[in-house]
Amino acid sequence: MVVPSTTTPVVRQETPPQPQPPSHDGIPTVDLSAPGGRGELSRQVARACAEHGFFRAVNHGVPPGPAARLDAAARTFFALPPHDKQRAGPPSPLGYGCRTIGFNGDAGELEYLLLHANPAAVAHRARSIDTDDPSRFSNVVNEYVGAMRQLACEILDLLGEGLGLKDPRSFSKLITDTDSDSLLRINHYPPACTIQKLDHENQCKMKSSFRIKTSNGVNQSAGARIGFGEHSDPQILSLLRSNDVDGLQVLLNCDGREVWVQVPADPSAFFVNVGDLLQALTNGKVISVRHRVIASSCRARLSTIYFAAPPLHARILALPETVTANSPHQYRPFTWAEYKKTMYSLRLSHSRLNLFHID
Ligand code: GA4
Repeated sequence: MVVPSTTTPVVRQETPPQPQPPSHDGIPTVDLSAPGGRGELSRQVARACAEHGFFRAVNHGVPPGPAARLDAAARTFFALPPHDKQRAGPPSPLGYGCRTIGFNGDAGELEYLLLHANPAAVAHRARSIDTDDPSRFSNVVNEYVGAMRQLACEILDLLGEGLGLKDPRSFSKLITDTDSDSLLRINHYPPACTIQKLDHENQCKMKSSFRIKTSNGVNQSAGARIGFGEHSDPQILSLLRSNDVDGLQVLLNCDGREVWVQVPADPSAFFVNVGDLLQALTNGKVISVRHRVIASSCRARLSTIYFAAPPLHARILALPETVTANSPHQYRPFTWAEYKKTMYSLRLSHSRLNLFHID
């Protein structure tokens, strides 16, 4: 259960603050269609991003069709024989990957497709993913990415308003740039009960069980199967959607204590993660959330994450409204390309934004 934290929200409040309505399961939740007006909605988004860097977006207005079509295409791909899937790999970092994550020894109990969200890159990659009809796959991905970009922009604009920015579109402009470096990741976590079979078939050559290691040792549950280890997302904002199989956990602030909270699966919702760049752009007013996936279910988990990112050359510097005499610049300016280079030189769990912190 998430206990509302006592942290003062960073939201500029022209009207008296409305308490965030508690959700049925304690997960920070924002109803994007709630009556109450845009002002109230923007305050709720800013508050969730400031306190937790995470929330569940419900009644988001995204039609179910694109997600259903993407899931069907993903299931078809992951059901292929290993040899056929390997045609789309190894991950460079883009492409098909099995168990290995990044280049520095991280691994998890999953296989995945990591795609650049740019239509030309999708078309190129689709040739090795759907060899019968590549445009069938790329159409489905482009449709989904379009819906995700729109939702991400809507949430970022609400955040810009909630933070009282002079130009509330400052964040969304970065991700709608034609050179945006946004990604789409489709993760397939095989059922825990059949992992022996997978090993036997020698689908990939990594060990099948990993111990949970947390940066702070909170809520450690030894022996759990790590699907995707603890990390924060490097980009601006991530939108995660999954099937009805649990596994996602987020590190939330509960009354000043950091606690790993299980996020019940909800295929009709999007789970919104603040990324490292958004933390830097807001001078730490919103926080990038640490999260992980425990893959212990006897049913396969399928999740799709859209990582909204700026162009490679974008200069990341706190917006002027977030910098005051009492709250000076926390991070030195950097480009997204520079940040990416650093993150690929580090392990998954590394708190890489700290390396850009001004002492
Ligand atoms: C974590 C978030 C995204 O899944 C990702 C990951 C990326 C990768 O899988 O190639 C990274 C990881 C992620 C951060 C640190 C580096 C890079 C693996 C890794 C060890 C696609 C991303 O952008 O950063």
